[in-house]
Amino acid sequence: MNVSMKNKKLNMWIKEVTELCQPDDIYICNGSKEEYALMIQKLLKSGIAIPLDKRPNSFLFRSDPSDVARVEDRTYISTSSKEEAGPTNNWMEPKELKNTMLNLYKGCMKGRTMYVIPFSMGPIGSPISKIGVEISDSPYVVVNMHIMTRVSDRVLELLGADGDFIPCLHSIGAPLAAGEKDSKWPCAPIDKKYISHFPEERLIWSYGSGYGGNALLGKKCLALRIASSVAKREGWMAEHMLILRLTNPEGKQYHIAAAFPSACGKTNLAMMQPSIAGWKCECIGDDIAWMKIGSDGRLYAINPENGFFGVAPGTSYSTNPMAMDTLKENVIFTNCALTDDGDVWWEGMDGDEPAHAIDWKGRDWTPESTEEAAHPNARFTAPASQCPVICKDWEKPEGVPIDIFIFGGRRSNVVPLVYEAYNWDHGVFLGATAASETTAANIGAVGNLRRDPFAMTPFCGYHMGDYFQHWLDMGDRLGDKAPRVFYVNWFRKSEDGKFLWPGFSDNSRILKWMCERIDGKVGAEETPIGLLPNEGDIDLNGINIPSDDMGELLRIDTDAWKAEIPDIENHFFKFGNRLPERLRKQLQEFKKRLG
Ligand code: SAT
Ligand code: MN
Repeated sequence: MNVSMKNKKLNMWIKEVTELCQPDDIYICNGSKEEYALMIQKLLKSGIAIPLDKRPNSFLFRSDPSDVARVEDRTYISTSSKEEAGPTNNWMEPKELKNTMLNLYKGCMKGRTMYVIPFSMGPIGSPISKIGVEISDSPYVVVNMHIMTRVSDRVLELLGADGDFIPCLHSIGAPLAAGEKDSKWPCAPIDKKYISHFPEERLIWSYGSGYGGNALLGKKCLALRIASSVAKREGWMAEHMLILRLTNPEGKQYHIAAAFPSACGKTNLAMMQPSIAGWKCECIGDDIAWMKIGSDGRLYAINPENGFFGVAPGTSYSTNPMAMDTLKENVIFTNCALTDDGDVWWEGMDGDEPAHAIDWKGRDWTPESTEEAAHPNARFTAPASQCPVICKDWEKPEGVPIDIFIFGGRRSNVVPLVYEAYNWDHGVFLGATAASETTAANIGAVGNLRRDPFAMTPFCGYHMGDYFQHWLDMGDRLGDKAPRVFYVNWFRKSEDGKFLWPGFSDNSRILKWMCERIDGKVGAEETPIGLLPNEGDIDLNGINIPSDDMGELLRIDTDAWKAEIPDIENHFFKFGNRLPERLRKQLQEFKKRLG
């Protein structure tokens, strides 16, 4: 056994899990390159990994069609009372949930190796970082964790004999009988899948799924659901936000954190290259921000992750060239199509469609096929360090000071391209009422409007009403050093269904307006919904947007906004007496302004 395996809690836990899950073997991970290669060898041998001739050290995986996204219906926040989990979370009494899951875990790793994966969210040893250990029976999870988190034996050294960590137990839920042939993507049926969180004891139990956030437990489970609940108690923030640094032509830096629901373009914005002269954009993170108030009273953010788990379809040199350049080597692809010359392909990639490919289900595909070649939630897992515009300060332990918060979502109508909150409380109101049309990142219907406060609905580990209060409390502590708050919608469509705004690199024009607001260089128009750009203040140099389209992009239809009020009221009603009085007041004032 590994010499650094001296942590008492870890050793006891390994022993318990071994007795419960009954694996054939135990392997303690050290995070080395050799280990990564060993896991890949194993995955190649069993035919699960497909090597890609066109991309060095890159592999394609195909999941089971029943296991392609997060399963929110099967995700639980198990606090001692239902009230603590709140109306946005599934809840089950901890004892009952544990009993159910203990029965499932019994013997669930038979015929398999149990991997013990020590990892750090955030730079190893940083005061903001948190240590987790994932136990999993999936070598696919091991290689993905290598990229997405900092897996290392240094984490075990840091833990020492008595250090604390967040235990993350994962099983795909598919034991193998002696001599039984393994399937390509073993997992359990949907009604046996459980993604469970016990925030009071900082514990994660996941069973039955091998995909994404259901299985890579450092990401949504630890860095958002558990961390949000710890952050509330400790007075910091764990948010579903990208982080970027924007530098203006004079060299002034602005740091922006933006919250959009899954698959709404966080990765694209995080790596965006401005289309306006002299402005520079660097990526710090594309999905999660942990933020603490620094000694100067400002809010500092770190990206706790080590890689990108991005949506592949729609990613191209025109939508996100920096992501494309990140994906040249050392990448894991899941549920993309395979071309005849040994490359991956997905809908929306540059160039012509391949004349023939193998689709994500492993079947022949041609442009005549009626189904997509790549699954709409197909993903790439790539090291953040490979991004050509990764910020040199992305691993700075103290983080970067946030100037601007952006909320938004996917709305084909009603919501204008950009507006600014009147003040912090109004900004919290905008975050709390954010809405978006649903995407393929979650199992369920696509395109329905759902209120997704702060893009945290699936990720807040406690009562959402208390979470709103936490935002208000943080604002009180930050005072005039609080970031300014904006709301954006890149997705507004014309009546004939075309996107009105080009998006992507042209979104820099909107970020520029925000920076100029901060510097007091531009004014804004007071409207019922917030502060809108004055005509001519958005830099449209070098692009051709008909002024009618610009008018439509910034148009406020008071009647359409009034029609949203009942939905906002129903949404707020769910939080009962935990809805902060200050948000009730915001709604009253909003109604008054709408007249
Ligand atoms: O599967 S994940 O939850 O990690 C990706 C996402 O939905 O953002
Ligand atoms: Mn996300």
